[in-house]
Amino acid sequence: MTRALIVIDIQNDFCPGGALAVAGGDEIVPGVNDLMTEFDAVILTQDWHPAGHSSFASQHEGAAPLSMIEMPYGPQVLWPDHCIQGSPGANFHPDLTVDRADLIIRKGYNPAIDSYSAFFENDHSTPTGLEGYLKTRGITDLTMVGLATDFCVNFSAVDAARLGFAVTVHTDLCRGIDLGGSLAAALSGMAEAGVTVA
Ligand code: VGL
Ligand code: ZN
Repeated sequence: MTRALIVIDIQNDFCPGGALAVAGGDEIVPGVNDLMTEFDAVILTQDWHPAGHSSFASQHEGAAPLSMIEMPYGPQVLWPDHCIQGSPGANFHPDLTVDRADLIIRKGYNPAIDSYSAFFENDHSTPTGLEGYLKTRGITDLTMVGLATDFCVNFSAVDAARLGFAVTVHTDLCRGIDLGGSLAAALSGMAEAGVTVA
């Protein structure tokens, strides 16, 4: 059994003061750093959008941030502009231990499709390559922590379970956005998908 810690999107824009701040997002950083020492591999994910990304409300005339629209691949929340490639908001939180990471995987770079999951874009079919990376390294067990519980952590965990990994989400080292009940739905959806929600 080879175990990896997947640290999801602990970036300035998801922390207090950022463009899409998750309440308490910065509080998890010390605990995540400590947890890294217990794993065979540490992988960081980084939300990484080109300016003018189609998931930004600013690109849709008259649309308010956090409203929903129908995209060719399904329903999509429209977000404030965030995690723009090369911007300070896209950087990892300054206290996050990045040196321990074997791999940093970026997602959301396709201008036409958002990507919550670290494994597939929001069309649920375009792979990021992470599955192949993990499987070719013989990694079987994944623990996930980070931001946000109900979006990127949730989609990553459910996809990983479907792909056959043993998945644990450490909810005390995650923080959620909670849009219209999305946090409770994510917790029950992950459990249903066979994710251990600890
Ligand atoms: C995320 C919304 C938009 C996340 C990323 O990391 O959970 N949420 N982009
Ligand atoms: Zn994003």
